[in-house]
Amino acid sequence: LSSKTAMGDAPDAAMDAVQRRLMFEDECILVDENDRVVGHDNKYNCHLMEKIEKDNLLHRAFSVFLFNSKYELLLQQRSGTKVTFPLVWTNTCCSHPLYRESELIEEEYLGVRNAAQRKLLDELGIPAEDVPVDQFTPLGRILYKAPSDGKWGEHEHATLQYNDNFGFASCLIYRNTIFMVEMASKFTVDYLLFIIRDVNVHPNPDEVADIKYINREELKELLRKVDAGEDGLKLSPWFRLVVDNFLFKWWEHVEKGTLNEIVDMKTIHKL
Ligand code: DMA
Ligand code: MN
Repeated sequence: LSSKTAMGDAPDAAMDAVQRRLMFEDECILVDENDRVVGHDNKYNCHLMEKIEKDNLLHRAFSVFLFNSKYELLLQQRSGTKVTFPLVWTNTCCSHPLYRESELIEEEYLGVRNAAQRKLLDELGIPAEDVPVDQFTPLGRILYKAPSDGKWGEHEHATLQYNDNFGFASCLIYRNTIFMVEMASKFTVDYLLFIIRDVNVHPNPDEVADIKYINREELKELLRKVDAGEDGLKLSPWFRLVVDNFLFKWWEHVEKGTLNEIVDMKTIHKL
């Protein structure tokens, strides 16, 4: 099935109700390659490959990396009902700042911080007071490139798949990581937010299947298992990119308390 066929007339028919509401009600912020706001559209449209190609849409996203006072990183496994990347292991929390006043504030990246606080509560039940917005350190931004150029060019013959459970899916599987070709994870400007706090966690089963704190050695072991295809473990592509490009080096700064030294909010890293 082509993705077009898979979309059909009722693209959302088989989608989980909670996720369907988010897909159509969440209004994402559209940005250009320099992360300047150019408009807005709902999450569903933002994630359609057709739209992305035609209108060259990018939208703003964020990825939170939360460490406890032992400097262990909190990972989540996405719930099986997520439309995008169900059941993959990933960083603490990801989503999109919405096109609303409180999440559009550019000053000190307050809009993105507010969105992160909102989703840490929504996905993981972490109370807002456990994650004060001024405690997030925005370390940098990454822009995901289209799969058909550069690094991913050799994987052009992506497997197009249709999945009845989730209504639609078209994905490329590479090194046991699912790259959802159709999805905008490769077309986002993603803010990487680090925070070191001991927090209360009560995962929301609509969003999260499982959680665990891991240290650096355990992450290396997890990567080994993922690459070996053990236990059916899969990682999200954006988490893998951050791991492969930045995370181990940045983790040392988490431990030394020197995150401020590596903040770079000028560059948008094209990965
Ligand atoms: C999307 O996160 C953001 C990135 C950086 C991949 P998500 O799919 O978890 O979005 P949401 O939480 O809004 O469903
Ligand atoms: Mn999310």
